[in-house]
Amino acid sequence: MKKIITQAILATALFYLIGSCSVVDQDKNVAEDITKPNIVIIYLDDLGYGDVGTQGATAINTPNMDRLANGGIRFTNGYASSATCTPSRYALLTGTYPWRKANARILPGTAPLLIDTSEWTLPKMLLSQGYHTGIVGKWHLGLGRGNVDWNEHISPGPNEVGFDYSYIMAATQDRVPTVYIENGGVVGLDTSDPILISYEENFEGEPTGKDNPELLTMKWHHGHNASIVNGIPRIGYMKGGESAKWKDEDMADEFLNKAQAYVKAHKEEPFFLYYALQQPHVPRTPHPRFVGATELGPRGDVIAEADWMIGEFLKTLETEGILQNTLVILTSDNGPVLNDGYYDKAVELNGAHQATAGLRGGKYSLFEAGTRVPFFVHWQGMIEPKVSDALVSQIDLMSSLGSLIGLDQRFADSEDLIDVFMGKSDEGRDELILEASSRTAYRCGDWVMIPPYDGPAINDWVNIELGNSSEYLLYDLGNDPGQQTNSANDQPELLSQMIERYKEIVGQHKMNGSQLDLK
Ligand code: NG6
Ligand code: CA
Repeated sequence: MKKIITQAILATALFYLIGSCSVVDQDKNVAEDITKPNIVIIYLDDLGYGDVGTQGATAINTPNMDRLANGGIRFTNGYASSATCTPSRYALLTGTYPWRKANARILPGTAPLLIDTSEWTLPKMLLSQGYHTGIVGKWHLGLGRGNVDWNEHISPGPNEVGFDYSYIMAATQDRVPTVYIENGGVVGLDTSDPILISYEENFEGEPTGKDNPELLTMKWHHGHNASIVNGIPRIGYMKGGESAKWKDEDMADEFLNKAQAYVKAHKEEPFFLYYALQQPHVPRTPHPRFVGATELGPRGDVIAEADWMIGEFLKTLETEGILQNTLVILTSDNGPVLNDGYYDKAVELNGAHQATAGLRGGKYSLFEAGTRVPFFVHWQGMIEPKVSDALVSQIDLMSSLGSLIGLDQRFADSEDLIDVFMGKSDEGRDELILEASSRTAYRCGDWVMIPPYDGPAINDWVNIELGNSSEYLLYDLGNDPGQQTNSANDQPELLSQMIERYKEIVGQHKMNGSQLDLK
C-alpha cells in the first residue's frame, strides 16, 4: 500500500516536473535603469568547469577569472550548447540549437561560412540597436562560399554576419591556414608568396608531420600529422604565406593587443566585443614568460596565460573608465580534454587536478563535463555577486542581451533570462537540449536523459567517455552530479515522459547512429 501511495505521489510530482518543462516564462522584465552597456563575451576554448580557482582548481592560479566569478554571478549550471567548438559558437551567435543546423560540426579550415548571411545573429541584433561590434580571436565558423582564395578578400565571414570589425584565426590553432585575418584580409601576406590550402592532399615537396618527424618541436599523438608550421604539425596542408604565419607563442598577446585596441577605439560608443581566446586548446604554446607558471605543463601554463590576458583586458576597461559600464561574460565553448592529439604531457603532469571538477566525461561527451562550463556574468556596480544554480545556456544570451537593451523579441531557441543573468531571479530554464557531435540529450529540472547511441563508450584517443550506451541513461544531477547511478530502470514513468518531451523538441533530428566526428 505504502508503495502504491509513494508511486502516486511520485507520478504527480513527475507530472508537474514535466509539465513545467514545456512552460516558457514570458514575464521577465528588464530593470529600467539599464540602457546600453558595453558587452564583452570572453570565450575560452576547451576550458573545463574545474580549471578555474573559484571552481576548485588549486594547481592553477586564475585570479582574474576568479575576480569575474566572485564579483559577479557564478553559474553552477551554465552550459555551452555543444561539447565541441563550431556548434557551440554557432549557437552562441545565432541563438539556435546547433543540431538544427546542417553541418554544425567541427569544421576544417576550408569550410564555407556556416551562418547564413540572412540569419539573425547576436552581433547583428546589437548592430541594429546602435552598437559597434567586433570579434577578436578564434572564429571556426567557416569562411567564404567553399573555394576561398586566401590571397584575395575573404568573404563572406564575420563582417557579413554582423561584425563591424574582425581580427581572427579562421579555424583552430591546430588547423591551417595558420594566419590572422583582419576584416577579410590575411595580415602580413606577401603576394609573391601566395597561400595555398588543402585538406585533401599535400603540396608537392612540402614536409609533413607524418613523413618528417625530424622537423618537429612538438610531436603528434593522433591526427595532426599534415603540414608543419613553426615545428608543430597541423591538420590540413598549407603552402606559401611564410610572412603571414603566426608565431604560436605570441598568439595570446596578439589577441589581447587587438582586443585592447578595439576597446580604446570604441569606448565612446556602445560596443560589443567577442573576445575568443585560443587557450587551452591544442597546440598549447605558452609564451616563454608563462612556461612553468604551473606544474601541470603546457595545459596549465596556457590557462595561467589566458588568465593574465583577461586581467590585462579588464585593466584596460578600468583605465579607460568603462568597467562600470561594461557587462562582461566569461565562458567556454566546451569542456576539457587532456590529450587532444599532441604529446604535451597534459596527462602525465595532471596530478590531482580535476579539469572536469568531478563531472563525468569531457570534451566530445554527452555527459556533463562536455557542456557544463565556467559561466560568469560580471557588471561592476550593477550585479550583486552571487552563486546561482539556475539552469542557463549560452544560447540564451542573444534574447537576454536583446531584452537588456530594450528589445522585445525572442530569437530562435534563445530564452530571455536577463533577470537571471542580472542576478534578480534564479528561475532559469526549465529544460535544455545538450549536444555532442550531433548526438543530443535532454535535461529537465535536475534530471538528464541520454538516449541510446551506437558507437564506442570511450574514445580511446582522448580517453573520454562519450555517453554512448545501448540503453537509456537517466541521472538525477541534484543528488548525483557525477552521473554514477543510472536511474532509467527505477524511474520508468519519468523516463518515458522525458523521452516524449525530448522527441517533441528534437523532432526529426537524427536521434541515433551519430558518431564522434574527428575529421
Ligand atoms: C578534432 C581534433 C582535435 C581538435 C578538435 C576541434 C584530431 C584527431 N582531433 O578533430 O585536436 O582540433 O577537432 O576542437 O584531429 S574544437 O574545440 O575546435 O571543437
Ligand atoms: Ca573548443
